[in-house]
Amino acid sequence: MSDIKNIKNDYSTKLNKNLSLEEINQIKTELFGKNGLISSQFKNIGSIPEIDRKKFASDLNQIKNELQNSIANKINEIESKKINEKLEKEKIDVTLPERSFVRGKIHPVSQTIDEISSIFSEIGFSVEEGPDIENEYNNFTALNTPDNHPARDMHDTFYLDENKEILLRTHTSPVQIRTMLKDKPPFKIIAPGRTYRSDSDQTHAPMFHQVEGLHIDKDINMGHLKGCLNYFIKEFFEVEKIKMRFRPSHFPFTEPSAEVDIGYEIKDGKLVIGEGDQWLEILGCGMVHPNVLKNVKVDPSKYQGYAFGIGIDRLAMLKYGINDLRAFFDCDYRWLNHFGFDPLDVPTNYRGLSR
Ligand code: 2U9
Repeated sequence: MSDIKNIKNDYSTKLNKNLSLEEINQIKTELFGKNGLISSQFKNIGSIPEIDRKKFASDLNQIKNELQNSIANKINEIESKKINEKLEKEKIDVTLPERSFVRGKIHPVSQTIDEISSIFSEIGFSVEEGPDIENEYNNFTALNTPDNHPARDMHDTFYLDENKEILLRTHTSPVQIRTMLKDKPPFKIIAPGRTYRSDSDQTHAPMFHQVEGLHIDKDINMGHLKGCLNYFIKEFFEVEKIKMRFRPSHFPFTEPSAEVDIGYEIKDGKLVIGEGDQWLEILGCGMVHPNVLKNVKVDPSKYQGYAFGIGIDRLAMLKYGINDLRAFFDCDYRWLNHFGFDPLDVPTNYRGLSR
């Protein structure tokens, strides 16, 4: 009996010292190895007189458990210490500058949106944004497109509920509706952003980008619309002169409505925008329908204005010589690296848009 108490006292003292992992493993073998001190005591149980055997076995088990716990705690202690030392050594200051890094690129669509915003901001337009998920009223009804209007089918809408009340906006026009409902005229805004239609082929994607403009004030007429669009096209394509024609069209939210074509020619296999005897359809526009103004509590006898809508992806393709729309949304790093823009080269009208 005193044997096992001595073993326990000796080894408890040893285990209280500062030990390495190797020293602890050595102790573990000395105690619990095949011929270890505790293991041997277990083998002895049979030779203990019967009267003392039960107590001996119980004491031995208790001592075994205590020593095993002390060893486990000691190992734990050493391992935590090791991890903490490692963490302390490997601390990273994330505020330090990178030693070498690869800078990402700005997607041509983002670049084009920045260019468009910069051009319109020069003549007093501010940028408004709104949610991609819209209600039926803001997307259609407020825009003079009531139930059963054929334009609703033309838009190939993605509805999000059975009652066709919630949808993915089919144009950015609901942004102008929201702005006019919350503020008072005059309004001079552009609304760039994502739009959705259930349509997909080489020239259509189910998600695409639009920018729409709206200018409402007293005595605004189609002359202002022509001047504004002429300025925009020249600035965007970075040309001195631009040939433009307005063709009559129809949209429920504008009256009169027009589609705008610009002149171009192919020179040495390259598309040259501005002159030439070919026409390229570029945008739709018109004078805002009086019903739309009434819907947003603007008095059409006092205020009028123009609106226009432009497909951003097509503009980007024309300007940057990209010929497949689907490449825009493939997320191919090699493509982005080739067509993308330097993140620090933000477009401004003073420094130039795309240099
Ligand atoms: C309000 C009132 C009127 C926006 C307009 C167009 C004409 C148009 C297309 C161009 C290419 C969409 O991306 S596209 O397919 N858009 O032709 N958009 S007038 O008229 C508005 C907008 C908001 C309150």
